Amino acid sequence: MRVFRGVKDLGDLDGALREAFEIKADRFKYHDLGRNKTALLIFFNNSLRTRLSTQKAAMNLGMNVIVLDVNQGAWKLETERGVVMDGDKSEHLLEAIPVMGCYCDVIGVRSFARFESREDDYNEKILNQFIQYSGRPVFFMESATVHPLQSFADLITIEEYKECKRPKVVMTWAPHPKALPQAVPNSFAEWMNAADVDFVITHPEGYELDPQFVGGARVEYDQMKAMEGADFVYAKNWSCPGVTRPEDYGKVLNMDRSWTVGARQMAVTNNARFMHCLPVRRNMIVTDEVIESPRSVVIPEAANREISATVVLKRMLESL
Ligand code: AN0
Ligand code: CP
Repeated sequence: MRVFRGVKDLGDLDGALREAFEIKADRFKYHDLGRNKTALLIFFNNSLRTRLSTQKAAMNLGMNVIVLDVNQGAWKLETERGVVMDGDKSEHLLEAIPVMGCYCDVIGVRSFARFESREDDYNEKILNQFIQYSGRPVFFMESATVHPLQSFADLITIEEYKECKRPKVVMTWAPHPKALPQAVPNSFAEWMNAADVDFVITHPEGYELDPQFVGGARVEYDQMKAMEGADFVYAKNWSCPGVTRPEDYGKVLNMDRSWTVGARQMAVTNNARFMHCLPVRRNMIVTDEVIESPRSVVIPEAANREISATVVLKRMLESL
């Protein structure tokens, strides 16, 4: 695997899930695969889980790991071509990327949506340059539009906790005070559409996700109706995707706390498991009561990030 950005990159999804459970049962099984290989993890944005779980995954495979927080200690990077660099940026991404590629065998990159241009974000302007110029396999650690390591971990979690063959999975928008990217809901939708689940998306009007990710999923604007009989409730905030009104791209249009997932919503589900990728703002996205309840699986979900990353790095090592 030379690029990991979406569910299709894994090929047969059942096979990938089997591999995930094999690794979960013995996470050091492929420890010799990464000997003298180096993973470079580049962060343009903050992270707790991705940073730790991906390092742990690389260590499971016997790899060496280098982590770089671009905004702490590296030179300030220019990303636009053709700019006269007489400002505060000392280096261009077009040199920085191939240089980074010199010191590693695989590269993971976190670079969130910037919300300056919908076109640049949805064209994955930054990640595509890493693919083009690093000379290394590249895996996405949350790009402008996708967060595949998260969605793979989410799918592993659903497989582990489902109590029927084809569970009902409801992804609900929830309020948040700051503009957040659409990467997590985009990927979650993409992965759920590929999995054997009954998938429903619910959000206020104006928050329609990009059709390339929604695919054939059912969209229900009435949150309570969507929740009925759910086996899994996946909460997430996202800012306006700008599908119906491009001028609203990246804006916070709604802070309606009646969408906060609480006992009222959970009461109409099929005793659903509660999921969130974390970090989560309590009593904005979800009440203390729901996230602390025995039906909350947010911690095992985070734990599965190590497993999804181990599978992905293993596949990349096998392609070197
Ligand atoms: C990020 C987001 O919503 O995309 C990362 C989630 C994994 N969240 C925040 O920035 C709070
Ligand atoms: N879920 C997730 O990716 O968390 P971090 O932003 O802490 O890495």
